[in-house]
Amino acid sequence: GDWQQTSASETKPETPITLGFSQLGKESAWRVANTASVQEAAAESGIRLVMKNAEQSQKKQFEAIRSFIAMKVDVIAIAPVVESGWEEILREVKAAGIPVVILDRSVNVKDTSLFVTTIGSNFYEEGVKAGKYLLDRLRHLPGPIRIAELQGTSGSAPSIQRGEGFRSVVSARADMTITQSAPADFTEDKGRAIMRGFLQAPADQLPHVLFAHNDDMALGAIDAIEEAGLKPGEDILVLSVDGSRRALEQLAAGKLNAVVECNPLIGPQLMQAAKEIMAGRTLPKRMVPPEDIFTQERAAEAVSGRKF
Ligand code: GYE
Repeated sequence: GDWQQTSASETKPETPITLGFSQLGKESAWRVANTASVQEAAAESGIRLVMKNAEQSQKKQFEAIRSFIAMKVDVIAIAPVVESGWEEILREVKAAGIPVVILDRSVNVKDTSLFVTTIGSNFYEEGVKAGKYLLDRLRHLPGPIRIAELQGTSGSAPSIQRGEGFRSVVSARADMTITQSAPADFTEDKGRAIMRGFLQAPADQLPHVLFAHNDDMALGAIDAIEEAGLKPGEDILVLSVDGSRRALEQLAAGKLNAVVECNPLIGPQLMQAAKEIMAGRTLPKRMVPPEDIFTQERAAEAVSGRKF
């Protein structure tokens, strides 16, 4: 892309930039790939990375961020587990004079001077893409159409915004209803368990469609659907978000119907931003990677060369 390397000044030797990164967890294939991308990009660009994993706890993120302040790192990056509750800690970071980059998920703060930039996907648009696929796919099928939804972590930006984007589209059909919806924390195990519960519904209340807010939950749910003696991808259409290798394999095998892309490989953009900030340059307030949707026709081709 357009991310240029900043070249070191010839005359004065550069001290390496220290970047403190509060990663939110390791709940999914997406997250594992995101962590690896950040580590690899830091190593490649000579940035000293101090990373802490918060196990999906905002409290642990606060602890990590306070430790970065105490260490006097040059830049702090945060992948925030939930959207709300960031004002106070971000004010502490600002008071310490350390610039902040919000990575992946967004924060809901009134004072946007509390961070320099946000690097991450448009989650609302991802929900819209899933909804549009569904409307098109079922355009000849008369209702009622029942949709089950596996939400991600409650209060997280991707879960809130994917849900809203999806609803904004499927609401066009009055005979299409989300009849079941519950959070499953973006994990495969919870996706399986919650889907098992959904499938306890009486036969005439079973869902025709599952919209899972990420691949891992969809993969767990596919197990549950098969255990119940139903065919995922046929008896119940399955839609998810991310585009992990395992999900694309299931897409090629016909057990998933569409996977909306969400790109975790944003480590290089983070390192570039850290360098730009330290060089005193101004960055756009929001940077969004381009993303697509995978359908069964393209799945086999997409699996080869998949990085996560
Ligand atoms: O979709 C999911 C992960 O924040 C975009 O978090 C990320 C989401 C991703 O757990 O798999």
